[in-house]
Amino acid sequence: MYLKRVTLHIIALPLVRPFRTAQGVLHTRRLLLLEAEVDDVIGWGECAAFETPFYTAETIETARHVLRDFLIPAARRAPLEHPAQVQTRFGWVRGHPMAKAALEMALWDAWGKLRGVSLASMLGAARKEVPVGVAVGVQEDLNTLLETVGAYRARGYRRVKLKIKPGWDVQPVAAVRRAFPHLPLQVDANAAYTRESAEGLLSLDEYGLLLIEQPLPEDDLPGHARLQARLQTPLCLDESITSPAQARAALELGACRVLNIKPGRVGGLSRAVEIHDLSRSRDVPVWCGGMLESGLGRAANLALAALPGFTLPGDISATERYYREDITAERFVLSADGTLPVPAAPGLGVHVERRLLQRFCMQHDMIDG
Ligand code: NPG
Repeated sequence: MYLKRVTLHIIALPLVRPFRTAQGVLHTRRLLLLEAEVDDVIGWGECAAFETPFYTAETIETARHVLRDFLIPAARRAPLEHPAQVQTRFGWVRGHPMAKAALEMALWDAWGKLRGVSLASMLGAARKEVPVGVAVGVQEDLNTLLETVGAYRARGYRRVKLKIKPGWDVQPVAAVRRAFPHLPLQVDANAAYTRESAEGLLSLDEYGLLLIEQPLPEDDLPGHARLQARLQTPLCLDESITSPAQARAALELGACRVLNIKPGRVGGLSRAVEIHDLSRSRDVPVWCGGMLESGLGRAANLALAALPGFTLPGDISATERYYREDITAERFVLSADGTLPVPAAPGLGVHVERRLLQRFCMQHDMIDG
């Protein structure tokens, strides 16, 4: 297949409710989308980066620059035999996993459309639906937290992930556990603790959590290993895992017992599958993280999460959790038993509606030189 040209779109999708992180509040999810003309089909890719580097170093602007000036020209140099082959063309570009993942995703979509095969089948996944969970941000008070958790539980979500930070950790976990004794529950600190402040997390062992996610800064694998040695609850790493090599290092060091896989953070779907395979060979459970994706990224995550090693529910919520309107014709609706369907149509299995793309588009650039 040959990548003829790419149009980069920046869209702004209004969020159903504000998304709060330790660094601020988002009312709109801006996303960089790639529309790739490959042979005679269009492949779509979505870049996970945000406008600001609060989660990882990349931003929409850094991804646009690296795609336009380096990655797209490298991919267009000669025909490709397979979407994952583009990684060898990217090999000389240091970092920028989200930019790389976005272009690889567009090539998977095109490849699937050219061959009439779904992304899930191409990745080797057989499940038709996957159990999913939901992430709940830091709330104003414990009552609001209990109401919010109760509402998601009633909708059918299979597990709940609570965001924690110093000053909002043991108390909310204890309150939720008391109100929902059997709820599959996990917590995520987004690297908000230091080695000293993380001492308090040892008392979370008594609440039967599935896991504690990324308490320490992303570059502190030894700190995570020391903490894991003293915790019964499995630690899970997210921000720290930026490649298959980093996943291997974390497992070898004993820095975690579970991995969160986000295709954007690890440099693409092919890399995500490598981490899945590595984890599976060591009996390490994995689950799929979420980045407030549009219908495109959500479709890709569902295909990935259909692989057999994804034994824990992912942060792949129904579309309505984040967006009243999306850019894909298909919306993902939660079943009563807490699953989402894995798209079965060729490629990503979803269609971008031009009308909606235009409505939410802020900017677009065509790259063919
Ligand atoms: O469901 O798409 C989703 C988002 C889930 O809260 C969610 N993700 O730490 O994984 C995370 C968190 C997040 C994503 C935080 C992006 C900051 C940026």
